[in-house]
Amino acid sequence: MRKIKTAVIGSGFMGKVHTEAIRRLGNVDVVAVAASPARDARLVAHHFDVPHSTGNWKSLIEDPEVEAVHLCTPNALHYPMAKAFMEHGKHVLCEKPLAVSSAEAAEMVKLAKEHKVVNATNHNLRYYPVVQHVRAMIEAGELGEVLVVQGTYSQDWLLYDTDYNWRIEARDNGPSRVVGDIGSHWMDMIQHLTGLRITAVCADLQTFHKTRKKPKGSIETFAGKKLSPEDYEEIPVLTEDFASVLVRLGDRARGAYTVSQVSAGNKNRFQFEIYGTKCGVKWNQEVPDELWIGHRNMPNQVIMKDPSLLSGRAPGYADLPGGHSEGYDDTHKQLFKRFYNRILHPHSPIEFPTFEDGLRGMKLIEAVMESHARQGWVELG
Ligand code: NAI
Ligand code: SOE
Repeated sequence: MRKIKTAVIGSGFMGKVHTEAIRRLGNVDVVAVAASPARDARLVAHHFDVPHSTGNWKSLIEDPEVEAVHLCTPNALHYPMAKAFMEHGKHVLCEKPLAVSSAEAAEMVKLAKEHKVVNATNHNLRYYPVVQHVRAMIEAGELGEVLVVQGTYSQDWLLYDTDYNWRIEARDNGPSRVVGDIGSHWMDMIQHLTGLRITAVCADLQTFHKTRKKPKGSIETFAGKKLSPEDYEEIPVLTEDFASVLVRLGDRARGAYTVSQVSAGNKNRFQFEIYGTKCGVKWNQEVPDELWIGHRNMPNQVIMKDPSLLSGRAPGYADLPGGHSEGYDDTHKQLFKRFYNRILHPHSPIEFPTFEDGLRGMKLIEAVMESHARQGWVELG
């Protein structure tokens, strides 16, 4: 079996999750980790027994050994990094949101085509087995016509003005925070599951903390709670803490979602509800193996992940038998497996979100921002 050699750029939350998930594939070797400062790359490389680490990601651009790269850095670095690697023929798996603007994302789509590289946007949440069961149910017509979509992506890790992360600052994050960071997952998911496009949005955003206390040292995602207040400086905040968004989907479906990083008690509650003419489904990432199915004329059901009972292609997204949880880590493994399969077998189907999906996501994020600014509906082309 040919082994693909890959590099991971970024050694924070995602850098570590990606490195570990890649190692579980079996046919891909992580040969280098790049991060800034170099010490962070060294620590992760040491922990995962990766042979090479560097503080300068550019040193990997021309490395003939590296066939593919995973971009796990703040959003503003996705575009320059992806561009440089694609221009040197490397396949790129990039974290979401794909870029900080649709113009950058469009350029990434163009470069990927020009250089004929495999490209993916890491909307990993699609890959929970039960989520794929929902997709199969919808494809098989079990919900009937989709009428209503509802949901939320609610977190609490940026509730206090002493909570800080690079996502707060537009320079590193891009202009939209909650919509770009977690609304991007929700909008991708709802379109992936229903097969319908969001055609218009009407949004209301709020930044509750107009200033925040920024720690003087650097910190990793979700790690703010470990710091003490003496080490902060006050900075203005231009990115949103909360958004509520009305959506029109396909020809006549309607819906709404909220996204929040200030909702106490919600750690990572990504929830969708989809209601059709025959039945409805409800799923919450915090309880990923369970699916609620709602009926009008018979008792509602709660089913549990069991590959032998899942429909359509969904069993192919589960590697463990029923009753053995498959969670967040596994979603990355499932997506990466399909990305590398496409590299090994260039004519195999594309079973992962590409840069095109990432571009669509960026256009939606911008439409949400525009809608809030204009206080009205914005239609998508
Ligand atoms: P993080 O803050 O934990 O890590 C960021 C990493 O980027 C750090 O290791 C840092 O060393 C590296 N970095 C910064 N500047 C660099 C440079 N010039 N050269 C090389 N490395 C540099 O951030 P986190 O949470 O890992 O987020 C990274 C990306 O992953 C973001 O785009 C985010 O939206 C996405 N993400 C996706 C998730 C998902 O579920 N798909 C979950 C969390 C984040
Ligand atoms: C932080 O809000 C974060 O890590 C996001 O960046 C991820 O995309 C999300 O899946 C979990 O929360």
